[in-house]
Amino acid sequence: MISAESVDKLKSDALRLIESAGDENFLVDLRVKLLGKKGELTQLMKQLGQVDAEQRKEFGGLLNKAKQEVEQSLSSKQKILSDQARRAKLEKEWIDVTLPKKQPLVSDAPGSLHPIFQVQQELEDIFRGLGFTVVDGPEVEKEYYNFEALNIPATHPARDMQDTIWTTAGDLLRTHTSSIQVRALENVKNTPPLRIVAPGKVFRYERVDASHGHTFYQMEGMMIDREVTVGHLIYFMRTLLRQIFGFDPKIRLRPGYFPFVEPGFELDIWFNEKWMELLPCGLIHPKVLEYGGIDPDKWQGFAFGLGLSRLVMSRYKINDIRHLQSSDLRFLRQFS
Ligand code: FA5
Repeated sequence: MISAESVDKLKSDALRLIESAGDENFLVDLRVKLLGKKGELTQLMKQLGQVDAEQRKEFGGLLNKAKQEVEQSLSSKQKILSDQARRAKLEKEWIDVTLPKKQPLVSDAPGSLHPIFQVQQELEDIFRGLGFTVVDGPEVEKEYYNFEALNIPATHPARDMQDTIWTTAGDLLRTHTSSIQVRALENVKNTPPLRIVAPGKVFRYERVDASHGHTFYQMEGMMIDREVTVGHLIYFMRTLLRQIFGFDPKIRLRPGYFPFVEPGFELDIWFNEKWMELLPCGLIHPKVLEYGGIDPDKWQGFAFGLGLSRLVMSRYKINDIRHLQSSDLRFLRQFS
């Protein structure tokens, strides 16, 4: 039943709770618990009707005072808590606009294709325009396709010129894109007449210098038809160089030996005041055609092995092939 003590106890309990409130939600709940329809203070108010007039006046006064104090305390605590929350939020989201901009780890400039791929794509377009198909082959290659099928048996001295990394399973990192020749001929979709180019990465045990990398790019080319002559070969090579350079660069053709062509040639380009080997080629050896399941009495062909990395060097006048593998952004940005 209502009494001066019960009003006093309710008020002091309420004020203590309000004081201890740590967040605004708690305060909202507390307001309902005390002053809501079924709130504790409201319940006491309702009990006023059951006491006599004298007490009603006294308790009524006490209750009103208690209610006022509780409301006041709720409001001021609510203001304190909302100020605190705002300050915390500001602190968390505060940005020091005077700090220097964060530098990205690499660069936020838009990226671009590596110069080798830019030239590779141009070459692919040129050759597509000449009726060639672009094909691909594995970088980890069978010894058979890299040597044997190219008329380079295990005992052939030509093997010594192209050592590479071998896997424990007896495969190797291909030393040239010529490994694609017999692979392409074996492919049943490639029945002659056919024209293919195959760009890709190759690997060699090499004394690295300004024009020799251990990892570099080549592009193989092959054409097979009823009658293919050295004249055709020279025509396609001149066309490719003229289109890449925009003029006829200074070149020379001389005899060259590769077991998989007969006759074979070296095509050199004049670069940095001397000749640089660029584009060896020749008419495909009958034995290679046989390995590919093609009758050499009915079909002839030419093949070339373009030094793609060196072509990029001579086109852009890059003095050292090692720049191309360096990942140096100062170098690469010149081609974006
Ligand atoms: C070959 O790789 C033959 N497969 C090319 C070939 C294909 C001949 C078809 C006949 C018919 P060679 O080892 O010379 O040949 O390499 C071909 C070209 O690759 C060279 O002329 C040169 O431009 C480039 N090259 C060779 N070795 C390196 C190297 N270490 N670094 C950069 N480019 C190289």
